[in-house]
Amino acid sequence: MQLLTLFSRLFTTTLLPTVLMTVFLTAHAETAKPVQIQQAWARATAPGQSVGAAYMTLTHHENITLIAADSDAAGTVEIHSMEMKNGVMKMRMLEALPLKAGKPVKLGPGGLHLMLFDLQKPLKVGEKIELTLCFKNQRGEVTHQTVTLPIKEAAQ
Ligand SMILES: [Cu+2]
Repeated sequence: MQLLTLFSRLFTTTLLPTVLMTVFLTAHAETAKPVQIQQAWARATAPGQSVGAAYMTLTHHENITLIAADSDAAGTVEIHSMEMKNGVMKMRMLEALPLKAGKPVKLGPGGLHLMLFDLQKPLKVGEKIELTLCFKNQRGEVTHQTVTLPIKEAAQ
């Protein structure tokens, strides 16, 4: 009886945590780390304006590529770059946006952005929209991440 108690105590104090730890580590190893998405926001739009823009900073621990974005708030979402050419701001659609391992890529006003076409309704300050980002890693694996973006004034 006493031996059984000892055994059961041993099991609870040493073996069980070990088993749990193994399960945790195994599950952890199989789940790919998500891309870090920081400072995500969408720009408020004026009534009648059907196009909007979304911004964020993306960081990942290994090379990965943003290949698409989608939102219920918009008909289509495109990845755009913006640059000055002969004194004129020009927007260009990108097929993909590569992220270098450990290097943050900032999407912000006047630069890279996600362009939201055919907005279902104007983007109002204080409200939120959801975006789903589609990434492809170096092994060709495609993952989706959904991010909630607060809607803010352009000045931010
Ligand atoms: Cu654009």
